[in-house]
Amino acid sequence: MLFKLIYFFHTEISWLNVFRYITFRTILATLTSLLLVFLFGSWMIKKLRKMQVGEQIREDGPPNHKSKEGTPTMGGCLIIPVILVSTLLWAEFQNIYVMLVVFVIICFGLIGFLDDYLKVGGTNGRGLKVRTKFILQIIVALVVALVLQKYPGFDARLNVPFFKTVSPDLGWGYVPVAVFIIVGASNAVNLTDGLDGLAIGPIIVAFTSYLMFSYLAGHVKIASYLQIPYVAGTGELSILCGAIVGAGLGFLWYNAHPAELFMGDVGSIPLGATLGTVAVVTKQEIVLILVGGIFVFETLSVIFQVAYFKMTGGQRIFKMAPIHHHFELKGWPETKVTVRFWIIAIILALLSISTLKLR
Ligand code: 57M
Repeated sequence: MLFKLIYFFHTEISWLNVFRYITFRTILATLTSLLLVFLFGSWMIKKLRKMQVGEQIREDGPPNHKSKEGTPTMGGCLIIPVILVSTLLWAEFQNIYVMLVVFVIICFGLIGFLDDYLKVGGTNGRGLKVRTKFILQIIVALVVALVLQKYPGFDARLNVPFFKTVSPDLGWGYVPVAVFIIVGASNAVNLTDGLDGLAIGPIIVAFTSYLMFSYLAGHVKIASYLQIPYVAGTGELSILCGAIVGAGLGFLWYNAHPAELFMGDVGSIPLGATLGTVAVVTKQEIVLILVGGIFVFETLSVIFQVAYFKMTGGQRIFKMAPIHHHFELKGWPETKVTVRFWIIAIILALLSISTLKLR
């Protein structure tokens, strides 16, 4: 909204014209978020320590995690408001896609907050019941999918990377697919958030990719040149993605090993859901498997481990799932696991960007 106020004076001061451009406002949103996290980061950590919002480490986890006991958690209480403020300042708030994504951030943020609150400060110490959390996530995702489905001109075709002629029209079937993507991405990021910097690194990489995809999908000429679906208005989502990248970089400053702050469910659950929603809105749903490959890999490791564990009555494929624990227990230092996962995330993001040309 701030940009509108500034832009208002562009007839008197011509260089203010620059505020019209999405690219310029994306840079401003990224820097605003980064600056806000830096400004409030240390204050937040002190505040959380004072309020005794510290992590309780599970007894059955890898032994090196014991030293993390008491690390302030719920860093999402800083990340999420920063993203919202930054978006509010630099993006077009009346834009339907911005509104929908902001709705997702707020609702999933509240679910994560409740979960953390019950774990850390509440009475049961275990957070929301898995079923309750899941149902709440599905309800919010369903609202988003239904609004999209009803939105005039919404395209229910699924865009298949590498095969430009294949784009099946799912009709109403698009609704469950969208719900699956949003809820799946939310939980996948949550599962990945188990080592210092492990979730936020690939989040930064993934949102940088979607920053590009949103811009390209919202530009009629580029979208037609690249033969990707044109979705009028998604350009504004680049600003929101920029705000997330900036907040993510700022958070990584504190979350880098040895972490001074964890994001908590109040961070991981909305960030994952936002990633899924941006993928759905920009019509780059399937490519999310590649962009968010690390999150998919972590989730699959849990699915296979649990299935195998149940089938065999207690045997395991990995030393421990999610798979980052497997590598830790094999003796890899925590930072080695994290940095190697980041490298894979960057390679996958580059591959996903290459799908734009290879169609
Ligand atoms: C949350 N949370 C971290 C922190 C973070 C089905 C099952 C696989 C579920 C899974 C699970 O509960 N996953 C979701 C993972 C926790 O981090 C907190 O949670 C927030 C994210 N939601 O922000 O607040 C711990 O992770 C470590 N951490 C860091 N640095 C960070 O920046 O070191 C987190 C952020 C923190 C800290 O130690 O306490 C977590 O891992 O709990 N369950 C599991 O992941 C458990 N796996 C398991 O039981 N595997 C079984 C199979 C059969 C299901 C097996 O393989 O045998 C493991 N998690 C832990 N201990 N802690 C194993 C045991």
